[in-house]
Amino acid sequence: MVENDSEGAAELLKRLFSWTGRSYRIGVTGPPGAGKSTITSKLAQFYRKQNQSVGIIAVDPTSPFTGGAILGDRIRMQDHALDPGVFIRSLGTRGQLGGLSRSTADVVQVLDAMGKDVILVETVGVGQDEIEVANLAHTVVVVAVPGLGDDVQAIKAGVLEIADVFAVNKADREGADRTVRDLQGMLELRRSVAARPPEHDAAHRLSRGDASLAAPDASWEPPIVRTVALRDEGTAELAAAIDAHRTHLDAMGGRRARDAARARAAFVAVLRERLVQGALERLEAEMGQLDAVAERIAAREADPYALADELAARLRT
Ligand SMILES: Nc1nc2c(ncn2[C@@H]2O[C@H](COP(=O)(O)OP(=O)(O)OP(=O)(O)O)[C@@H](O)[C@H]2O)c(=O)[nH]1
Ligand SMILES: [Mg+2]
Repeated sequence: MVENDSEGAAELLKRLFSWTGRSYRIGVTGPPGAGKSTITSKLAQFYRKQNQSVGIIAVDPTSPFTGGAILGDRIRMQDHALDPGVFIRSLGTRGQLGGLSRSTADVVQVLDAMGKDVILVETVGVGQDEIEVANLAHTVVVVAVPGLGDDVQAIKAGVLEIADVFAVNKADREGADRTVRDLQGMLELRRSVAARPPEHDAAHRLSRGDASLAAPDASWEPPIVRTVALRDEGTAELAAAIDAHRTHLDAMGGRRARDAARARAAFVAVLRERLVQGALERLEAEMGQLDAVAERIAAREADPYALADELAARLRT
């Protein structure tokens, strides 16, 4: 129900809310095919051995719900199919109002309320959606792979900012050393600019309705861990790096800060959805069907800015 945002889902989420806030949320992101699902699966196994319950959410922004990549995820995740301590869900994105991050955040809430100790959220790519989803996490693992420098380029595009831990996966392949060095170089660069004031401060982000976290935490140096997920090599080291970040966050009060950043984003998203819904209902009741209004705007018979102002004014009365 929550996934499809069907009738009654909002009521459910309201009732679940007081049961949430106990899970540790780990985001696993990186380019397509980097081994995110394999790593997620191995981490899940690792946590299960420690008797922790695990929730896994795999977000696929490109394929439809029954698409190939998700099917692939399902197959790799079959290791856990018979383990009642693991709950797995694949989410497609179906462009509902509120978008990818809204529905994913809601499903994370449900797993949290279920009492999962650890929730792993796998997202592909480097777009804004993925960054928002990664913001659901307390610790973000960015998966890089050796090969074309393009991978590191892609990571540069923005994911670097959100990485708390790097996994250089497929370390069995040629070029892993080079990838590690490239990442180290980028981190050094980041350190040297960290002293400068952040370009997008919190107020600026908020004014744009931007859901992003605050600037990267300058007191944390993201470790780089080599993994061969396919052979379960480096899993314990990766889990240790995640745990070190968790300890760091808790010592800094950072977990609360991330929760607050996420809460702000979630609240603004829900608010926006509700307000837009209300406004559209009002529009259709008093000004005409949305399509007809759009026609008039397209024909330059109506001015969208004036209309929106007018509608907003009516909502306030
Ligand atoms: N050689 C090698 N192959 C790996 C390793 N880890 C994963 N693979 C393989 O890489 C391919 C992609 O792995 P996935 O775990 O599906 O990668 P992903 O990042 O989840 O892929 P998408 O979700 O489709 O973006 C699979 O064929 C894996 O078997 C590794 O450490 N070494
Ligand atoms: Mg995957």
